[in-house]
Amino acid sequence: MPNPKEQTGEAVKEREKTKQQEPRLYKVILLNDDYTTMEFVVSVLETVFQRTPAEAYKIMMNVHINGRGLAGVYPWEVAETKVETVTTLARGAGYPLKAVTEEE
Ligand code: TYC
Repeated sequence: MPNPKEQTGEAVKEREKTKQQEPRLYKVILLNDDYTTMEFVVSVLETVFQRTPAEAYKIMMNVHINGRGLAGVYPWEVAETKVETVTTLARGAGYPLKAVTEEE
């Protein structure tokens, strides 16, 4: 038997009663550039970030004016996948559109 405590009857702590932590969240930020069309950015926001047409237009204009803007907030793996999807779609369409993640 690998664990001697199991033989002596000494108490074995099954699990620490630590408070369950919420998963960390990450922002996906879209960056402005001079070449990606407004229509393409709106379509990415609708299809990748499940934004309504009105939300997508508002976010796109915010990025266009301020240089960057929040597309969505997700757990790490989801955020990273969104960035990959944006990059793949943009490069496939010939646009330099960039998305980055930031810890909340
Ligand atoms: N600045 C671009 C244009 O004038 C539009 C644009 C908006 C590009 C948001 C990227 O993340 C972006 N065509």
